[in-house]
Amino acid sequence: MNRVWTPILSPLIWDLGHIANFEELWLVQTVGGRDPLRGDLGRLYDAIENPRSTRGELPILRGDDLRSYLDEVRERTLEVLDEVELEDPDDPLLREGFVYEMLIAHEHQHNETMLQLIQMVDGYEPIRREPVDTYPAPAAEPAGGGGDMCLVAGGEVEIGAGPGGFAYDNERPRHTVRLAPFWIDRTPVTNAAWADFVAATGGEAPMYWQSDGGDWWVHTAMGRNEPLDPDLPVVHVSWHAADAFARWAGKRLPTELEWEAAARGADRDRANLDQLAFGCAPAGSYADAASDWGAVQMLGDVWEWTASDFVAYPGFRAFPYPEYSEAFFGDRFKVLRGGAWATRRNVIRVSFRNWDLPERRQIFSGLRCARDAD
Ligand code: AVJ
Ligand code: FE
Repeated sequence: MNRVWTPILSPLIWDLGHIANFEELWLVQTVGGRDPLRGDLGRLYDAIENPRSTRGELPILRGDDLRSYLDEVRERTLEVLDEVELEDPDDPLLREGFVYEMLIAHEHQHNETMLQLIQMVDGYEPIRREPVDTYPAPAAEPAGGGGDMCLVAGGEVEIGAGPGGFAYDNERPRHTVRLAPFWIDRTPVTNAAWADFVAATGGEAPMYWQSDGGDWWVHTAMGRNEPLDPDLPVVHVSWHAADAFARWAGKRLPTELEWEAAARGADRDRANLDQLAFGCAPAGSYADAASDWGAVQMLGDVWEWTASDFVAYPGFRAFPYPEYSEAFFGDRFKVLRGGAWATRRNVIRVSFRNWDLPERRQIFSGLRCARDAD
């Protein structure tokens, strides 16, 4: 909990305190009008003031101190929820329960970040799960990874989240773009295809792949050592390597606008999400829940790198705070779409935009390729 495992992720103890402090800031202080429970504590949990590499050194709450803070915040939260008008149509923070949706999404996004770290811990023993009835099992017959592609017609396409319902500021406003017709891979790129790429070009192996001493690979995350399954989507690749793979395949990464157009009609209730399977489903699964254009697994399994920089949509307005999205706009970060098996279900939508640095691989990142239609 307290150990710094890598400068690119927080110690788990920071994430826990930060989740509670974020709830205190927005719900207890902002909505409930209460004073901060622990004076200046919020400064230590401010993600912008404290980059991930510095969080292990901060005098943050630990052990029983942290546990009682978590309890106190939750107690105050329940008090505030008892007294406030849950939805005030005139207050953008409360309209349609925006702030509550944001807090749940925020906690759930940190669940995924924490799992990125837990994966790195050698000897960590994942809990054994009993099969759950409600788990949307992969389609009985995966329709095959194959190399086949789906044609997306292009033309005028609506991009982004509409005015109703919860979405982050960076998904708004909804706007129309013109796209040329294009092809997109029907499934995410597989381990088998990536192994061919590495063998042919000396390209970068994903994080958590180790040579088996012969001509195949062992998958090593979370203290496990298992032969790599060739039929699963490849995961933990950098943007640079994904881009190189696409070129090697004679294709390219889709732009995020193309990705969103291709994903229209995908269903997050028929997707491998929520940390339930603790790994990917074979490429071609959920063939019964393809997008309108026939692409499968657009949601769930692996985040998919796109060719696009994380920039504002035309008419963007920061809400409710500029440090969620605006502080990251520019040409430093690349956009990922679609969510992974480690993504909580309510977090993901076809319009959801994730971003990270192009060299990063600790995220659950894979890809599918695109090609111009001629
Ligand atoms: C959207 C995953 C890039 O972790 O930096 C969590 C999510 N923002 N707390 C991040 C987030 C504020 C964000 N990503
Ligand atoms: Fe956060």
